[in-house]
Formats: sequence, structure tokens, C-alpha cells
Amino acid sequence: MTTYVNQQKGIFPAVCPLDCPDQCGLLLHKENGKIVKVEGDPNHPVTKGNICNKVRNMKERIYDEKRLKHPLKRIGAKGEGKFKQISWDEAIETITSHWKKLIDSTGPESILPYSFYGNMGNLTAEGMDRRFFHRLGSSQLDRTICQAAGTTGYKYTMGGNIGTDPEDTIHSKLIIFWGINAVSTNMHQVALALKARKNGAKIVVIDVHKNQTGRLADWFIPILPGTDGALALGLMHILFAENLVDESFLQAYTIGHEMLREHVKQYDPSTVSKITGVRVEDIYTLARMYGETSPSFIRIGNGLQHHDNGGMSTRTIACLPALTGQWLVKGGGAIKSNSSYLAYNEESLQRPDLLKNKQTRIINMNEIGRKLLERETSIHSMYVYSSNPAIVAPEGNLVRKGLEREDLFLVVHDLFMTETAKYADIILPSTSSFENTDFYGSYWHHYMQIQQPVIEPYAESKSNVDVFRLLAKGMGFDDPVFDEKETDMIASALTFPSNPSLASINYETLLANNYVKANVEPLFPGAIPTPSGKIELYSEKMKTDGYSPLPTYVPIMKDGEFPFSFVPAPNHNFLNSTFSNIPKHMKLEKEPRLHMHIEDARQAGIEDGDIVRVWNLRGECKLKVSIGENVLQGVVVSQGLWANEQTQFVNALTPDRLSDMGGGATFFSGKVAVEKI
Ligand SMILES: Nc1nc2c(c(=O)[nH]1)N[C@H]1C(S)=C(S)[C@@H](COP(=O)(O)OP(=O)(O)OC[C@H]3O[C@@H](n4cnc5c(=O)[nH]c(N)nc54)[C@H](O)[C@@H]3O)O[C@H]1N2
Ligand SMILES: Nc1nc2c(c(=O)[nH]1)N[C@H]1C(S)=C(S)[C@@H](COP(=O)(O)OP(=O)(O)OC[C@H]3O[C@@H](n4cnc5c(=O)[nH]c(N)nc54)[C@H](O)[C@@H]3O)O[C@H]1N2
Ligand code: SF4
Ligand SMILES: [Mo]
Repeated sequence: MTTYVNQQKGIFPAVCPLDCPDQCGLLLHKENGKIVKVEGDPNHPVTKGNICNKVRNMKERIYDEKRLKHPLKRIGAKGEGKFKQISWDEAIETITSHWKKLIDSTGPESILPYSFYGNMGNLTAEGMDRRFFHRLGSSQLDRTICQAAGTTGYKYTMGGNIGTDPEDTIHSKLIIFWGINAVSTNMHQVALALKARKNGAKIVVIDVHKNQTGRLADWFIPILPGTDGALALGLMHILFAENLVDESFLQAYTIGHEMLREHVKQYDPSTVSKITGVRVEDIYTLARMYGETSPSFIRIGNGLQHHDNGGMSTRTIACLPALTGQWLVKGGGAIKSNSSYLAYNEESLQRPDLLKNKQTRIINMNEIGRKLLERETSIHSMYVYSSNPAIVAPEGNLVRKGLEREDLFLVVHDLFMTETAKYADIILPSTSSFENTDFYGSYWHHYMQIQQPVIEPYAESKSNVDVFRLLAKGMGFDDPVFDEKETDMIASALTFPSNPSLASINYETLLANNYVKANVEPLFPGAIPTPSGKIELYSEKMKTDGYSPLPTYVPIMKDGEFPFSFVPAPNHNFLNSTFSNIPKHMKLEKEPRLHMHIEDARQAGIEDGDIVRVWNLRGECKLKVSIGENVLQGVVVSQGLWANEQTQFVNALTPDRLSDMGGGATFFSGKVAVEKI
């Protein structure tokens, strides 16, 4: 079946595996059995032949000399990075015999899986691994590091991850990028917005940092971190006061609009201006622009979600399109995530029945450092795959201390010797996605896609699916689910009548077409999957869950006595910490900077290009300052998760507090001091 691998030369379809909403269709050019070029599939309706620089240069990563070639066993001290080569047999035997002993002495819950979406393929990221850990009865991981707060908040309003079809946004006349650095993180939404702009659309960007996306805007609105909910409430105040709402939509498709109308009276523009740093006249202008322009579209990003109040902010912004009836207009509405449209049969893929109704404990991944250090939590072994917690997790110094624990048996499966792998007892080499079979669903566009292996596994590397098969064998699990072929796993995952959007998506249609669009029915009239079946401006469920049932502004936490809000966001040429070790990508990115307002710098006697110490009670790092007016006073921003330099380790400073909803991360709600060295 898998014929691509055997062909030495040709052009083969592929999917970008990275954790990026665009999920591009790719073409891999092969010569002499090796990938020589990666390009965007010109026929893919969303990719349209354009891909980002990161992935155009992907072959640098696939064939980087530093890729792990064999399983390794630690011979030096924890974290020292000294290892010796071992065989797969020895690796699996070492892991499973250790785990068997642990299960006998401290029980299966002393073992914790830790993973995220380093590869978005469903079999790789949440397939065979889930089967294995369910069968093992280990602790489970709550995978909250990315968009958990916003997902929960959006769901209270809209019922699920449902939003506008991005392909329709070429019809929009107003596009608001709200807390998203789309030029770097969702470039095809930018391409669609630029098309709309040619037809007269305005692009507004609301962000704490005037980065590439802000610079592209027709209007950039700077805002203070964590205050977006207040701005949205201020807009609602004006929309109601000036009769810019769509009364018939509110009547037909929402609940709670009368209460909301009263409730938002308190959020007058002058109050909101004081909270957000947005000028009163700008709040009026934006509200009137939003109320008078149709179709209007809001792209809600992760930036505003990574705060103490990220759930409520998202829930609040998600109310805006309902106020103006934008859900009925092609190209109107909002996208937080569209993943519900491509929801597949998780039970069939992940087999939670293998847990046999055991209630195992669940560890929130945002608290991993703290949890590894709590005696009573007693995690004795951690198995890390598709993630790099030593770099990406908050309270980074606690994470490193946890990983250093002499009594923690740590296994890491990755393509590279990551910062996390340096602490491992056993390291396993991973294939890249182009070496595997998998299926992919975007959380932004509406296409499901398939990947068939295009190249041979690199050296002795193995896919996540194959490693979990071996671990299952080693543990003595003879359940047939561990022998199921990838293609059968895909076929049954896509057999899911309860999601009618998948009607024309199955293994065969994917194989024939590489990508197939979901059949998405219009949201109205129909069933919005909230408890009431309507958009919930007032949510009884929120009240039951202990929140204000109406959208309400709740400030972020105090976080010590430090003067600056610290926003360490992603950068353009890395994907989280992925590519931060690839020379080409590092060169393109040059070095991390700390963006600081000119007035703040003047007061602290800091000049452009100075190296400063950025610190708080959690840790410190040293960064080169860029002075300007790209951030408001009182805010400093640095971009990128740099892996190799201890001094540029921004997550040493970030809090591991959980957000208001969904147990989400609060990377951007921390405070720091900045001083010249
Ligand atoms: N090039 C590149 N692309 C990526 C990634 C990457 O690392 N690099 N990561 C991928 C992943 S996993 C994700 S989740 C997405 C994330 O991509 P985005 O959704 O764009 O989220 P962030 O980049 O975290 O933050 C977006 C913007 O929010 C701003 N921001 C921070 N706090 C606030 C606030 O309180 N209010 C407002 N209005 N803005 C705020 C930041 O300055 C930043 O410009 O991107 C994906 N794509
Ligand atoms: N300061 C700060 N921290 C952040 C963020 C931020 O904005 N600011 N963003 C957060 C967000 S939104 C996210 S999603 C997380 C992301 O955090 P992670 O998911 O940990 O992301 P990466 O750093 O890309 O690490 C992915 C790892 O998976 C490996 N990998 C790739 N493919 C495979 C595979 O098939 N098998 C195996 N076994 N390994 C594979 C890669 O080599 C890489 O080392 O980071 C979070 N951390
Ligand atoms: S990282 Fe995003 S934009 Fe770049 S190729 Fe992958 S899906 Fe496309
Ligand atoms: Mo993410």
C-alpha cells in the first residue's frame, strides 16, 4: 500500500504536522530517496501553494545531523547530558521492567504520561498512547497548556468549538485580529483578510504589542494585558446604548439579552478606558465601526487566553457577533477554534474502556513542576513525548528541579536531544511525521487530511504508535487493540455518525483526495449546542459552575510588587520550542529581544541594545532591550521559546497559576522587574 517510500524520486502529498491552525497541505519533492524540497500544495483550497518559512525549511530539521538515531541510556548525572547507545530491546526491557516494579510497589498511578501536539497527527498525538495509558491505569494528564481557558469560555457562549468558515472571510468588511499575532501564527487567515481588504475591508488589530500583525493593520489598538473582557463590555455598552444591536437576532437566537443590556450599563467608555488603556474616543469609534459594518469577523487568538481571566475574556468577546446578528451573514461571526466540526470517534481511537471504570488521578500539565516536587503526589516515573516541558512549561525552574529528581524515572521520546531529554534516564528516537501514516483535522479550516509515509524512518527511529505497541508487548498486554493497523485505526475513528459534518470524510475519500472538507451546515436556524440551544449571553451553567452568569470583567491577579507586565509570546521562525535548535531558523530569528516603552526605559536609564536582567521571585533571564513605542508603558514583551541559552529562558519567570476556566495557562499574567546589568 505505502508506495511513496519506495519511490526514489517524485512529488508526494503531505500534511504540515505542526501545532498551527493553518494545517497546510504540502508537496514533498524527493530525489534519491530524500526530501529535497517542501512546498505548499497549490491545489489545497486554503494553503493555495503558500507556506511559512519555517516549513519551507523543514528539510533542515528532518535531516539535521543532531537528530536522535538510536535509543540512549543515561550514564552521567541527571541533566548532565551523558548517554550511551543501547538497543531497542534493551530500552523497552529497561522501561517496562522498571514500570512493573513501580506498579507492584506504588501502583500504576505513580507513572505519568506527559505530551502535547509536537505532531498534530491524531494517531500520534492522541491515539495509541491513550490506549496504552488507559490499559496501564497510569495517572492521566490534563492537556491544558494551550487553549483550555478559551475553549471553556467560548463553550459557555456558543456551546462548542464552532465558528465561521475561514474561507468565507474574504467577504468580510471588518476583520478584527484580537489577541492573535496572525502574521506569524495563522498566515492564511491574513491572506484571506488581505483579499477582503482589496474589496474594501478594514483590518483592526487589538494587541499588547505592535508586532508584524499590528503593523499590517489599518488600525492598531494597543491594550493593557488581561483587560480585553472590559473592552468587549465597553463595546456592548455602546452597541446597546446607540441601538446598534440586531434586535431580531437577539430575540430569535440568544438568551439573556435583556439582562445583558442592563448589566453592561456599568461599563461606560470612561470606566473601560481606565481599565484597558484604550482611549475613550477609540472605544466609541470601534463600537460604531463594529455595529455599522457587516459582515464583521473576529479572529480570537491565544494571547488573551493565556491570562488569569482568559476564560471569561473569551466568553465575553464571543458574545459580540450575536449582538450584531453577524452569525447570519456569510463571512461574519468569529473563530476561536473550529475543531468541533472535525470531531471524530475518540472512543474508538482512544479506548477509554481499557481503564475499566477506574478513576485515576489527573494532573494538570501547567503545574508539572510543582507536582513533580510534591512528595504526596509521588510521581515516580514520567514518559514525555511530543512535548518539551523543560522549555515550554511555566514556573520553569520548578520544572527543572522536578526533572532533576534522582528518584524520577524519566523516559523521553523525541526527534532531538531536547532540554527535557537531557534529564532522561532513557531516550527514544522518534520518526518525523513524513515517515508515518496518520490523519489530521485542522482547528481552524474545515479540512481533514491524510499523511502516508513518504520517506523511510530515520536511522533507528520509531513512531509514537510503534513505540506504544512495543511498550504494550513489554508490559505483557495482549489486547488486540495494540495490534490494530494504522489504516484501520483511521477508518474506525472516522466512522462517527454523531458528527454529521464528517459524512463525506472516510479513509477511502481521504486516500483518494488527500484532503476532504467537512459538510458544515449553517449554524442558524438549528441547534447551537448550549444547554438552551441558543447563544447564551446569560448562562445558567456558568452560575452552577460558580461564575458570573453574565459576561463580567475580572482583573488579572496581582503577582507581587513588580512594575512590568511580562508577555513572553511565540516568535515568527520557531513553533513553540520546535526549530529553536535548527541553525537556519535560529539565524533567521537572530536573538530574543525585550520590547520596552521609551519612557519606561528612560526612567530606568536603559538604552536600546542594553542587556537587562528581567526577574521576579520565580527566576530571571537576561535579554537585549529594544526600545520603542510598540508596547504601552508598564508592559514588556519578549518573543520566542529559546531552548539553548539558559539566560534566555523566559518560562523561568512565568506563573503556574491556573486560569479562571479550564485549568488553562497564565503565561502572560506575570509581573517582572527590569534592571540594567
Ligand atoms: N510562528 C509561530 N506560529 C505558531 C506558534 C509559534 O510558536 N510560532 N505556536 C502555535 C501555537 S501552539 C499556538 S497556540 C498559536 C498561538 O498563536 P496566537 O493565537 O497568535 O497567540 P500568541 O502568539 O500566544 O499571542 C498572540 C498575541 O497576543 C498578544 N497578547 C498577549 N496578551 C494579550 C492580551 O491580554 N490582550 C491582547 N489583546 N493581546 C495579548 C501577544 O502580544 C501576541 O501578539 O500559534 C501557533 N502558531
Ligand atoms: N512562555 C510561553 N510558553 C509557552 C507558550 C507561550 O506562548 N509562551 N505557548 C504554550 C503553548 S500555546 C503550547 S501549545 C505549548 C507547546 O509546547 P510543546 O507541545 O512542548 O511544543 P514544542 O516546543 O514544539 O515541542 C514539541 C516537541 O515534540 C517533538 N516531536 C515532534 N513530532 C514528534 C513525534 O511524532 N513524536 C514524538 N515523540 N515527538 C515529536 C518535537 O521534536 C519537540 O521537541 O507551549 C506553551 N508554552
Ligand atoms: S506551520 Fe502553519 S503556516 Fe507553516 S506550513 Fe505548517 S500549517 Fe502552514
Ligand atoms: Mo498552543
